[in-house]
Amino acid sequence: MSEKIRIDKSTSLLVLTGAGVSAESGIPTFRASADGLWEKHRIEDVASPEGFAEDPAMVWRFYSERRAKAKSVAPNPGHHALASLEEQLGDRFMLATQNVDGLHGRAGSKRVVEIHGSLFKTRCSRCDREPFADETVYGHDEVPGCGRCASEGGSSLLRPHIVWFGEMLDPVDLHKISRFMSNANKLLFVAAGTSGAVYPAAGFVQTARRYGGQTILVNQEAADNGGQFHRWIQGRSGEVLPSLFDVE
Ligand code: BJW
Repeated sequence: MSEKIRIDKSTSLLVLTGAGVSAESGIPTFRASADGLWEKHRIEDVASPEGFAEDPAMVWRFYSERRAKAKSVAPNPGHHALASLEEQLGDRFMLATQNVDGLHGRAGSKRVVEIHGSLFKTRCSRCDREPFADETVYGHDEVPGCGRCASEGGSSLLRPHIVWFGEMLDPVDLHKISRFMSNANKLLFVAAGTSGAVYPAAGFVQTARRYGGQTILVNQEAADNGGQFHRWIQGRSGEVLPSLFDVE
């Protein structure tokens, strides 16, 4: 890799991560797999409200499998590098992750916004109870029901606390991210391990540029929005991130 990226005392760093950052921990990415399918389903079909309405047991199988997988792996040097940057930069650091595997938190990151939700939270598909911590790996055809709705004489299904296609991201999360960008004195935006195919995350680079930010992509392959970055560092995030920055 060429010269390091200097982070001086007036720079704020926003990092956006995607599935590529967890790939070196052994978690498969979405679009890079051989056929992009899970049990012959397109990801858009499994990770969508329509998919859940049609076959909730199949959707819970998908997420239970992913819970089990995420629990069985460990954060890699890319996750640890970002946790260490946060320790050095404090409030001048924010991590927005599209990953739902919890690996950033397990590496020690605290200022993390999980914009697509969390594998380890569940909520009701109908009532407004708060999402709750849930690590259960449900049985093959098991679909959990909502205890609160049942106690009120109703019946509804629990669902993973995940932002599916066609669903809105939490406006509070999006606001936190845009406020971080707008408050930055000097903004540096780094996206790592993401194909730039899914919005609104794929549009953060444009927002960062509107705020005058420098934008860098760390990715193994060309991203769909790659042309919008000032610079692309091609490589594996677990190898690039640990030595990319020089913090003043
Ligand atoms: C490495 C590496 C290594 C590998 N090191 N690199 C504007 C235009 C067009 C459409 C839309 C739009 N705005 C919204 C939409 C609709 C839709 C969308 O974006 N569709 C696109 C497919 C076109 N967006 C939405 O529906 C979002 N909601 C929304 O916007 O609501 C309002 C609205 C709705 C409808 C219309 C308009 C507005 C919600 C999106 C939710 C995404 N959910 C998912 C699944 C749930 C999470 C889960 O189960 O895990 O989130 S989809 C899936 O893709 C997952 C990921 O978080 C997300 C992004 O994928 P990511 O992380 O980029 O992974 P990959 O696999 O694509 O890429 C990995 C990359 O890493 C590759 O490039 C590799 O090269 C690289 N790599 N190893 C570095 N070691």
